[in-house]
Amino acid sequence: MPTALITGITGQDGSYLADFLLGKGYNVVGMVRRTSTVNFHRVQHIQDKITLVPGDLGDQISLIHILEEYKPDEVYNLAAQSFVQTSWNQPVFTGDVTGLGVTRVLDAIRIVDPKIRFYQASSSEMFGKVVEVPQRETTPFYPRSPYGVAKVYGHWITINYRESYDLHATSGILFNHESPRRGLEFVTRKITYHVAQIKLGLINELSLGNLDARRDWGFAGDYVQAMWLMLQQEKPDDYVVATGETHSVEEFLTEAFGYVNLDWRDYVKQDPRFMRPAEVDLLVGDPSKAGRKLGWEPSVTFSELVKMMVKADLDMLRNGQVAM
Ligand code: NAP
Ligand code: F7E
Repeated sequence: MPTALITGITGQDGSYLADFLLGKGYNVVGMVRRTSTVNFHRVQHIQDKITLVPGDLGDQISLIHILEEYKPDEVYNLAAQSFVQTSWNQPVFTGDVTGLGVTRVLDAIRIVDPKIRFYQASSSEMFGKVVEVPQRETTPFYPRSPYGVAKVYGHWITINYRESYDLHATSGILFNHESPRRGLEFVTRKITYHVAQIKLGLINELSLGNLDARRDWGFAGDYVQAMWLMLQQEKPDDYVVATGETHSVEEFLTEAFGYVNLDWRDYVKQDPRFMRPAEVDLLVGDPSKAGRKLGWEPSVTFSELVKMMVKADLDMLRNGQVAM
């Protein structure tokens, strides 16, 4: 039975990847950082099937010890300070965890067992102020936030360790992917959660920032399969994972409010607090390499994704559950 270590297992992608790898017969080990309150809700349904171990991307010793003790065949580095807006308030912390943290994992692998296969969670935010449409593996980077800059560092250090030490180190350049498990601060889940609250008469307003930004939004459950496929390839490489479609925040609003027969214009207020110092206006990926080499393609459409998320939030509130 192969063993996989997932950093960031308590996050959206970590929880879907854990579900997926358990289904493939893996022994799943998840690294969790110390927090004063327990935040295992996304993996609660599988907690008896996985092993959670303490560690932190800021602490190299913890990474070395985890690799020595659990001897994983594959490491998926999904941990990061992943919220773009926060990266302007905490640029040094974001650089340390999201950027340098990648070097700490790679170097732990180099020291403990260079045969371990490594996946780095790179991001479409690296394309930022895009110089080519659609964005593909060869498109030059132009990051627009401290988060994007940190991800560019993580991307290139992954390639550097691959070339310097012959590691099986792969980078997935994933475009935005969402789900009912998405954090409440990201725009898609913020919208679907508010739509559900408005529909049930609990609130009557939603404050947002820039409604014109366009993103290539897919379903997280589809995207973790691409991560696994990348590590099953004989040679490490870099892959864009995307749907190839782009939609604006306004289109997301229309779809989400439309699902519950409401008009978003009656509820949405624009608030400068949610505007960013530098915006990424348009992202749309070209996933043809992932299709050709990995046989991967998305299974959930934009409209299905929005409906899935609004429905999940409505069900959650109707069942009296608390949003997390
Ligand atoms: P997420 O929900 O924010 O999860 C991030 C995870 O990282 C959480 O488990 C968090 O732990 C953990 N973490 C944060 N700082 C850490 C530290 N210092 N040490 C150890 N763990 C730490 O993010 P996601 O959406 O699942 O994304 C997964 C990865 O893909 C991230 O690297 C993100 O930057 C990248 N990415 C995401 C997207 C997307 O659209 N979702 C697209 C491209 C790339 P806590 O639960 O304790 O906070
Ligand atoms: O913003 C606009 C905002 O925070 C999307 C992360 O997973 O994907 C994610 O980063 C767009 C931006 O995601 C609000 O200005 C308007 O243009 O949902 P988001 P993101 O910044 O694209 C990439 C690929 C990652 O790698 C990241 O880790 O929506 N927007 N009004 C808003 N955004 C938020 N959060 N809140 C608003 O009120």
